[in-house]
Amino acid sequence: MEQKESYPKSAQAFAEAKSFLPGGVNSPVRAFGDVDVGPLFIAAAKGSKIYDIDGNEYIDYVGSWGPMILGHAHPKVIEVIQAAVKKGTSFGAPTLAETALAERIVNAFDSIEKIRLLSSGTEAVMTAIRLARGYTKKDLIIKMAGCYHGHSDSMLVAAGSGLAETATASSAGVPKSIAELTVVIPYNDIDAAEDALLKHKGKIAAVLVEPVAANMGVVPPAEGYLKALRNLCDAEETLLIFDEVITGFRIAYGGAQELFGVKADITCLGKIIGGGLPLAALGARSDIMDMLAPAGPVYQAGTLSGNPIATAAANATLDILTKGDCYNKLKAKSVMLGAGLEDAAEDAGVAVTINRVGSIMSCFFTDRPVRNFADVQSTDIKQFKRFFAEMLKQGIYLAPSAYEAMFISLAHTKQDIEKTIKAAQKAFRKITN
Ligand code: KE4
Repeated sequence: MEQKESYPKSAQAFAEAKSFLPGGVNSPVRAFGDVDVGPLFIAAAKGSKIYDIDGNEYIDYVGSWGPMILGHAHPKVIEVIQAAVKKGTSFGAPTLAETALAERIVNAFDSIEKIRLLSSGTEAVMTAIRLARGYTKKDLIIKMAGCYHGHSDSMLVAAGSGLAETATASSAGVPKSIAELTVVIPYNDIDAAEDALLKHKGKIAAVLVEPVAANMGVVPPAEGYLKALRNLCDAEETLLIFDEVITGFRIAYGGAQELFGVKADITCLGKIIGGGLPLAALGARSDIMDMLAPAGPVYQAGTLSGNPIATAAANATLDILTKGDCYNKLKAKSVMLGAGLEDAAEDAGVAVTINRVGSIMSCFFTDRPVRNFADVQSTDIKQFKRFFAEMLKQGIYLAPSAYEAMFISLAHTKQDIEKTIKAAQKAFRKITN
């Protein structure tokens, strides 16, 4: 399909949407504020393709920010959703499908004995924090700069002024008193974690981390980093929370914990486990999870938690992921794409660093390694914006931000990847002129 350089219907739709929705969207990154084109309004998606309302087709590497590991509108997932919806959409009562899903997740993570289903990654992390505070009777949380854990108040914070100082709010509406309950330290810096735990000795309820950071672009954990965090938390009787909302069932069926062999105390899951519907979870050992109401004193609730349509999609999605060697297939596609992008950039004389873990990756415009948020901030964001626009013109839909990841799905074909590499060859050459 001939790609147009303008998106008139999306532009008009965006203008209209702004009359009713702040910024015209229901989640900020969709406004394409970090790039100089768009946003696109989407009409439909199928497999590896997504279609905008101007009739353009794209190879989709956003995948709804992670959930669509099977590709869009997978026939089996659609089938189970259609069957489930005929029986009603929400009961507000327990169902067999929730127990079946809980058992699947428990079987996938050695560190998890029980789970609680909820409706978003934000809710999972917010609950994990409350649970850690209830379990340890301590108040402070350590998080890493550049890691994103949803929009609950204590997560919308930036590093404090000095080393291991308590944080400041990074959003309006977050009280200082809340921000000060979080300490922000650099990712991949174990000395900083040790310093923070020492400085606030006896007060840290949990260390919270994306085991593979994917919200500053993809930044893998340094060799031994996760194990060192595990050891520090054990020594300080602090819980280690892995936010596996992106990595869970993505980089391995058992997430980062399977890939790196480090167990979390509490695991947050989302995205893939909902099969594209609103569903997330947190899990831990029984002695931690039994602190949650109604079994224990830490309150948590939700009208749509374990929604029957979402759990139907979830069970189907996870079932498919246990069959047919999915993760080796995903890895092969991702290795081919990563290598192709590297070669294309080199041929065009563009310096890039590609970070990849399993089927998530980022292409940073820099000639240096990217190991933490400061490194990401030193990359050439302007180059990224030009690359993004050139790729979009050629029908390649990348995340509209240098701080997001590329997601490869089982639906991406060899032809899709070859087309993407060809488009990148052109785009890299174009942005150097
Ligand atoms: P949600 O509340 O958006 O379901 O999940 C929050 C969340 C928690 N933890 C991690 C590691 C996450 O990546 C996210 C959400 N990710 C963003 C994009 N990277 C969602 C996209 C959006 O905000 O629109």
